[in-house]
Amino acid sequence: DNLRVAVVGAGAMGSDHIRRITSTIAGADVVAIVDPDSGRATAAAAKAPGAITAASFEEALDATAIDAVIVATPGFLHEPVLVPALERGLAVLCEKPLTTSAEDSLRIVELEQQHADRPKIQVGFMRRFDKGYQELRALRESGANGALLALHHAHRNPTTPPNFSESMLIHDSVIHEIDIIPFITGEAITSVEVKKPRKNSLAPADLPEPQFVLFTTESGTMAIVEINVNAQFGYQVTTDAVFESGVAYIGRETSLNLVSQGVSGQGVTPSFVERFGAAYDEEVQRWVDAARAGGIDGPSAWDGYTASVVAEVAVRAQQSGAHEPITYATAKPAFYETA
Ligand code: ISE
Repeated sequence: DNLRVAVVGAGAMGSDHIRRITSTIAGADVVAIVDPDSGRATAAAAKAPGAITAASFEEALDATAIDAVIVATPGFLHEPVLVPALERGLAVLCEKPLTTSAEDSLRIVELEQQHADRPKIQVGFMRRFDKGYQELRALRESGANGALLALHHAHRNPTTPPNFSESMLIHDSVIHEIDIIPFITGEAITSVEVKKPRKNSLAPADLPEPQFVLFTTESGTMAIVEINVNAQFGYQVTTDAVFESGVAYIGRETSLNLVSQGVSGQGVTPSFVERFGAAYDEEVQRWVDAARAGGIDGPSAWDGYTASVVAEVAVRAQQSGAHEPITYATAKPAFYETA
């Protein structure tokens, strides 16, 4: 039987997942759309024939049979959906971040182990499904160019939505690099430091950015992230990897290059929806297939927890300006070894 999915949060990401499940993904149907804004819920439901709309997740659970939930609300609203989902044994695809504090994420990890005998929550770190990041990781694993010494990441968005705060630079945006750096290097992040160059006058008055966020991993590999989310020109996410005997870069060629009328150039993707479209498709199809078999196929709540630990220290580093060491409260439980 098809997986009966509730989508909680009908904003940009929730709507895109509804469209994806309805038109591209096999094996799942959207049966409920939850959003406190009934206009948004109804507009999203137009794309999902047969789906009910509800103002809260509890209301949707009472109204119809649900096997799985996609959590696409803002990060600070994830926990109130994750808890009832775990209590009912539902499959979960939770958009990043898992939660916005290490303590809350640890509570989710503990609750998941109480309620299930295998991981139920997959976290929406879609970059792991992007071909470029997979190739970069494979190159590092092969050792063909020696050890990986350093990573340069550029994370550029055209503009920020209203009320985007300084800590959201970390919890909402840099959280992707916080997940992908261990994915590429195979190592945990052990420290973080933040530097703030001259402010972009086109960014909101209370948002000091761009910022440089410098991470170090266990072996001493360094990763610098330029977070720059009012860059105006479009959406661009790139990584350059410096190996002992070569460099590799990904993310620059996102379309064909046209040479015409004296100019050579490519288009720039307008947002993450297009830049990571193929990665999202792969992520959601694999999650649906795994959820129908009772499990997950991608980053787990444990990965969500470790990212929350790093994010919390990075937010502290934004304010202290100091080099901040990172420690994790517990080692990875055996429960997550299969994930
Ligand atoms: C957004 O929430 C995302 O997840 C995007 O991937 C990221 O580039 C953007 O900065 C975030 O606000």
